[in-house]
Amino acid sequence: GSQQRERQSSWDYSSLLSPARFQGIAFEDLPGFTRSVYERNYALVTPESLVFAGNPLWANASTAHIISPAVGANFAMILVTMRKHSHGAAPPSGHERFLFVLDGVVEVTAGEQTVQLRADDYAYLPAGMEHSVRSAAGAGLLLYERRYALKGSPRFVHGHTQEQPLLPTEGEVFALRKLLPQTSDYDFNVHVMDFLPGEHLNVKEVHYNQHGLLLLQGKGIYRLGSDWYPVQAGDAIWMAPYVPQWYAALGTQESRYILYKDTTVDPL
Ligand code: UGY
Ligand code: MN
Repeated sequence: GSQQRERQSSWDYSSLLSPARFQGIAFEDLPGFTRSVYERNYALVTPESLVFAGNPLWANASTAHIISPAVGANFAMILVTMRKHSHGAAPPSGHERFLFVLDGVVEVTAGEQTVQLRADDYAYLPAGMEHSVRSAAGAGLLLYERRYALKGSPRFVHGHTQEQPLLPTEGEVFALRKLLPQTSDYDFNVHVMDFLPGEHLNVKEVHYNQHGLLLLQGKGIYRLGSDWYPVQAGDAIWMAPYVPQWYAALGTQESRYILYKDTTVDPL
């Protein structure tokens, strides 16, 4: 009784409604709070919702499937946390793999070739190509995988994002790089898009192609369907065919995102 009253008398409500109280609060730390949403034709998955698990293809590593055919997508988007002395094997034959390094260093061996990749570097491994991915000190990877849907001859591709040429973007302002060759051998491409603060998509896109997006840097507002979401680096987005989509970069830093886009094949 008296103890409780004593404690009550020391309560101080004076700053409760002060805006300063919210400075530095990570809303993600509020119990039960997440910015993640899952809708019929899009999802926003934010870091506080990621669930990693062991994966038989990846030793000393854990993976999180952010997007998969379970939601109706024609691809999987996977985050891999490789710990020390970690290695990964090729996916089942018939599945192609695109790998983007988020941090750390990995060695990819495909056939006779071994390449060392670090943050911002990528590799594409055609379906059926045996390979291994190794990291001595640990690394973070983003993977896009899908069942190869064409009859072309895609090849082993690797490179540095920053060295890829900027491509023309008619009617748009963002800087665009494509990481895979633009030939009919590939059934998807991976775009890296940069926006200065204040820049936004001009086209309020609605299209057949599907997307898996990871915001690598910056923050802004993503429109998905008829909703607008504040987003920041680390957020991932699934966009199903035809979902209205639009982005505006805000803040003081450039925005950069990486995006899976299936290249148009006759849907009939
Ligand atoms: O190419 C694209 O479809 C790309 N501009 N979409 C997007 O950024 N949401
Ligand atoms: Mn698009």
